[in-house]
Amino acid sequence: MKKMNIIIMIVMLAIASLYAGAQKAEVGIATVKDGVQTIEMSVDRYGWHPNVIIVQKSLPVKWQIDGKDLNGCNSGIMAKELALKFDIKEGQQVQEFTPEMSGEFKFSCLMDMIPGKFIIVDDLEKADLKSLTEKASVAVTETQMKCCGKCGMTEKTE
Ligand SMILES: [Cu+2]
Repeated sequence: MKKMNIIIMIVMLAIASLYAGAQKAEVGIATVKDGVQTIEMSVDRYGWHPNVIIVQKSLPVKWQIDGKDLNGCNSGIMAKELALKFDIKEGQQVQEFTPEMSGEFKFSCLMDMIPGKFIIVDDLEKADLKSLTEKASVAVTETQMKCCGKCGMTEKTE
């Protein structure tokens, strides 16, 4: 019995690493203007574009979200560590917040599935954006893997 569990775990880890490899990071860097940083992101059945967002600490963020192709899964976002939780509607909308700490903070749909990440740097001008972009990845957890299999196929029910 024990052996069986170990085998199952190895198989699951293998699948997880496969997904992690397949999960492409699309990096977006905030544009700073007049003391506000703007980031544009669209939402479709495949998730968030971009799904890795680089912003600066202590500067108000204008997160411009374009709800293009919403379904039961991708119609909301939460980022627990950033105290964000909101619904996404069709078309353009803006979410505003000010990141108070630097670091990496994940965000996801409301079911903790479709993965995304904020990378918050102390200073966008001084940060090594090139290497951050190259190293960027989105962590895929076990729940998110289940979503990867389903999300894209969830049809919107009216
Ligand atoms: Cu979801």
